[in-house]
Parts: sequence; C-alpha cells; structure tokens
Amino acid sequence: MSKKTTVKAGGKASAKKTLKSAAKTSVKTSKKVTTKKHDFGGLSEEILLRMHDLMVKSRVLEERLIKIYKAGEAYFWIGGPGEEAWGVPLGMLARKGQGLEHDWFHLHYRCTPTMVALGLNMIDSIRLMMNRATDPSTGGRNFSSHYCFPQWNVAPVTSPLEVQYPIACGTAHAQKRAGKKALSIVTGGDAGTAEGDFASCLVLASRKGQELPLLITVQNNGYGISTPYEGQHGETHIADRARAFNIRSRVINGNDPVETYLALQEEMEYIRKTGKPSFIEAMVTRLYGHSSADGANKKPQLFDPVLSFEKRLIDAGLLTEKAAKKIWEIYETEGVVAQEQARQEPVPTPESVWDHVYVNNENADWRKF
Ligand SMILES: Cc1ncc(C[n+]2csc(CCOP(=O)(O)OP(=O)(O)O)c2C)c(N)n1
Repeated sequence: MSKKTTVKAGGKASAKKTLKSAAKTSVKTSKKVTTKKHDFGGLSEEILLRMHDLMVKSRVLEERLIKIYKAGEAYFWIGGPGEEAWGVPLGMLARKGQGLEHDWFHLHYRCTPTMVALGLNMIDSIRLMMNRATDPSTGGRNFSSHYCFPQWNVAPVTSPLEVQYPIACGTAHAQKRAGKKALSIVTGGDAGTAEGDFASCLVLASRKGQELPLLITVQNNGYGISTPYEGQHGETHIADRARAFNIRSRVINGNDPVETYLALQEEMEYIRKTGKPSFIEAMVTRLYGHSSADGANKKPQLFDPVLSFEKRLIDAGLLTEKAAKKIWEIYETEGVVAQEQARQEPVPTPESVWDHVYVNNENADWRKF
C-alpha cells in the first residue's frame, strides 16, 4: 500500500470531526500558482490542493476495497488506482446534476477517481464492493466499481466492454436537441477499442451536420488483462483513429493531473461551444494490475501519480508533509469506519433478485407470469 498509517477506527463521530478538519487543510486560498521549479499551468492553489485531496481519497478508498477483498469479505475487486490524475480532474470539471442540461457519464470500471470527485461517499463504494442491499448503485447485485447514480447522470457501468460508447451517443444526441450546451462523456480502456461498438461511436458522433457534443476518451494503460498494447494495435495511437473521422483528437499524459485538467478544460469548452465531439487518449498507469484475478498487488516499478503529485506540491511549498500525512490518515479512518458499518448491513434477499429487471415491474418473476 502507498502509505502506512496506523489509524484506529475512531467511530463515526470522531471520523466526521477529522474529515471537517481535512476539508479545511485542503482548501486554503484561490491564489494562482507559478513556481520556477514546478509548472502548474496557472492553476490556482485551491484547485491544486483540492485535486490532491480527491486523488488521495480515491487511492485510499481503492486500497480499502482491495483490503476488503483480501480479507475475504468480498468476492472480486476491479478498480482504478493509478488513474487518479486522469479521473479526478474529469469529475471536477464536469457540469454535475440530473437531466439534459447537465453532463452525462458513461464510465467503465476504473472510474472511482471520477466518482470521488463528483462526491461519492466511501461507504457507497464499499457497500457495492461488499454486496450490501444498501448499495445505492445496484442494491448489492453487481461487481465493485460498477456505479450507477441517476442523480448525477452516471449511467450504469456495464461489464461487457465498450457498450457504453454508442450509448453515450444517445445521450449526446438528446443533449444536442435540448440545446443546453451540456455534453456526454465516455471512458474505456485501450484493448476494448477493438470492439465494433467503439467504431460505431466514432461514426455516430461525427456525421457531417449531425456531430454530437461528446467527449470520447480512452485510458490507455498498455494492457487488456494480459495482452500488451503492441501486440494488438497497428495504429501508433488510438487517438489517430478519431482523426479519420475528422474528430478533433489529442494524446495526453494522464499521469499528470495538471496537464489533464488543462486539456479537459479546453476540450470541454470546445464541445460546449461547437456542439462537436472531441477525443482524448490519456496515457495512464495500471498500478494494481488488472483486478483481484491477477493479485491486486501494487507494482512498485510503475509511476505513482498520487505520490508524485504530492511530492510536487510539497517541493513547491504548497503542502507540508505533515498536512499531507493528515489527509491520508483522515481518509484511512473514513474507510475503516465505513467498512465496519457496511459489515453490519444486510445482503440482498433472494426474493429481490427480480427487482429492477423490467421497468415498472418490481418483483417481476417470470415464473409467475
Ligand atoms: C465484450 C467483452 N469482452 C471481454 C470482456 C472481458 N474483459 C474484461 S476487462 C478486459 C480487458 C479490457 O482491457 P482494456 O479495455 O484495455 O481496459 P483496462 O482493463 O486495461 O482498463 C476484458 C477482455 C468483457 N468484459 N467484455
């Protein structure tokens, strides 16, 4: 694990108190920052510290989920540690809310950093991980990180790869008709782009005169389970494919939250202004491997975007080591308390297996038809 902390579960009340003080530590001023040694692209101190705080929260949460799996309290883990520098700015920049005037999310299973930036409570991720009936995304019926939050336009994360891409064209189309300058956002991995659904998305998003306000993104971590990128792609960059459809396209270092924030800001502005799609391929790190199926152990040889950003902030004098340590500890406590609470909560009942299968047909058991 990235940071060793020895925090005792302090109970709900004390965790709440400490969390309040974390919020104070993280948001100080809105001064624009330029230091000689570190280029923060003109982002304010407030944004930088907020980004760091959310990246740490997401990492601690993911590590908690892995611990839950390893303790035998859950069946399977998959998630996004290593993608915080990409996912957090994405969640921070989106126009959050419900309905067509807000942005829509069609995410994949490495999206915890984005969800945390949108405001996900740790306990709700842990409930899903531990298959509790209280899980707001699926009532304890799906894999870890398969979120669904209608109140933030977060469409259900699907297990079949890539179906989210053409679905995203649907919400983008509806948003275009509503004319509110909102956009749809779709994410996915590099290997999944081999599916026809990905190509369909490029076609649907780019038809002349009918272009869609869609931010198409791929998080390229270099692998599809155990298949390396080189063995699977003829093109140099996946982003090159978008150019063939006249979609504005770029490759960014998704391990750098500052570069990511600025690029996302630019592309989102472009989409809102023109109503046309844009494509971002973000180079990221699969820091804990594919899933629990290949061990879910940290790969120390790989770049760690959270620790590296933290060091940059400390070196630039924007954060002290003491304040940083406190943030890790506070979130560690929140995770432990949440796990203890989720442990007490019920699992779904057998009868509820038919719930939500058909709209307006709760408990629609086909055997009773
Ligand atoms: C249509 C489909 N085919 C295969 C799988 C099995 N599968 C799950 S994750 C995965 C690898 C996906 O790799 P990539 O798209 O690069 O994303 P990453 O997991 O690396 O983030 C595969 C093949 C699936 N879920 N859906």
